[in-house]
Amino acid sequence: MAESIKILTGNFDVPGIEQLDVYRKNGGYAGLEKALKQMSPDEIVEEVKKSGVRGRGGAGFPMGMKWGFLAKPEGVPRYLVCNGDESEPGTFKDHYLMMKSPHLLIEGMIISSFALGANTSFIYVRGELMYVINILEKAIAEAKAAGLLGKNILGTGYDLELVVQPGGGAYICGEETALLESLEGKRGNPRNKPPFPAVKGLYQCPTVVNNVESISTTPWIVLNGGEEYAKVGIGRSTGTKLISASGHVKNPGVYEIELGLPVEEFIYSDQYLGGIRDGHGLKAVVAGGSSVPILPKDLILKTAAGEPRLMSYESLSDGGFASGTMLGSGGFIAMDETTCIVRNTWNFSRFYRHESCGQCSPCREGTGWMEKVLYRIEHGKGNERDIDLLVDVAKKIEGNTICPLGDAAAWPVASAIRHFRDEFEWHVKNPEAATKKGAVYQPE
Ligand code: L3W
Ligand code: SF4
Repeated sequence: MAESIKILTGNFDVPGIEQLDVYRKNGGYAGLEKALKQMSPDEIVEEVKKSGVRGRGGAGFPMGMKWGFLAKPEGVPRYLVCNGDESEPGTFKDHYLMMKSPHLLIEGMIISSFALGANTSFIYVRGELMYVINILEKAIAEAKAAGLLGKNILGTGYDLELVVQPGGGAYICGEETALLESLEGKRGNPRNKPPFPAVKGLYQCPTVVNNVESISTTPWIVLNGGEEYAKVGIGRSTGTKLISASGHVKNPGVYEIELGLPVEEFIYSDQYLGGIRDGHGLKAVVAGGSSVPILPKDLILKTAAGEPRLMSYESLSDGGFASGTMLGSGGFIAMDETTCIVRNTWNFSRFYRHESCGQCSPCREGTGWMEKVLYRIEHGKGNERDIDLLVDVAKKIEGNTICPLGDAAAWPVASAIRHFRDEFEWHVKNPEAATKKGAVYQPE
């Protein structure tokens, strides 16, 4: 595939692009001028629907459809909240986008707020990223001084206040309803859905919660049209996607790829990850952040039907969870054959046990059980029943919790056992060998 079109990152390497004057000289805020001066809010919503862009935070829900669900009761304020809490292990693309080009997100926020009829909007940023918050606040002050925020934006009569809120310091605050609780000043506990935020969100008012990357697509969509956006990508996976690539690859980093790129090309081509670090071969990939099922090399490169696997929502999930996974948030973690899958699964499990908010018992108790059982298998104290016990606990969590963290904790464990059961059994049967420093299971 030729080099991908850059919808988001095209001018990220321009020196000083984080400054308003440089951003404007490079075409910035032209989308906003068009949106506010030449389009109605409904026309913008229509273009976003036509673009087919799907939520980039992990769920892939069509953004235009979500905007279409926003309730509009008379006299009740509506809010737009940008989810920049990005805490998924393996995912760091929103952080990169906000740091590199804060005005792209701010422009997207103004366009989206205008389209949704919001006059106060929020960017909720992971609390640990204070330097990113400072970058955004500086950019907001610049935009305000230039008449791009505040009262009567660009003389059009449209008013918008944009507030940056540091996050509560917990992974769960990235779940949209926990985020709204946190924004209201409460502990970030997820709410039951329905009602969805589109009907009852911030302060019980209609609210759209969108990811940083999703909102940042709107200047391009407004300027070029939703149909042009939909021509990029493949099938229902329209547009480009930021991928955070990490692990044992030669060139880790954030890449903007056109959806539909073959996974094999993404991993091995010098334009992207450049292959696996010297002297080693690929063992497994987690393609969408730690919450999605892990796949062994054979299944990440090709589907069970032998088709080349593509970087798209559909292709990555082809085969369901028996042989597929999810694009998720695009946190692509590649592991070479020095990786112990049991240790890695235990590591993910520790994370979810720590981050569970504790409201529902399957998640609160189940994440603790899984972490304990994985600990003992990894440390040479497991028995064969433990492997089925893990599968059983994962099954009992899946689908039985208030928010997706339960599934996110269950899927990595269930998939690791599905695809690497031999390795779990080896740990149980050979505790001495398996607990030697650096020991890794070698298939016969
Ligand atoms: C109105 C309806 N709105 C659905 C809205 C809903 C939400 C969006 C998607 O989880 C996943 C999670 C992580 N009326 C609606 C409606 N909506 N039906 O559509 O909803 P949902 O529940 O499918 O997803 P979610 O709660 O947003 C996100 C996975 O992404 N993930 C990512 C994790 C981490 C990050 C990060 O660090 N940035 O995103 C990775 O796989 O596990 O399953 O807005 O309100 N009838
Ligand atoms: Fe809290 Fe876990 Fe229940 Fe989500 S699934 S509400 S994190 S206990």
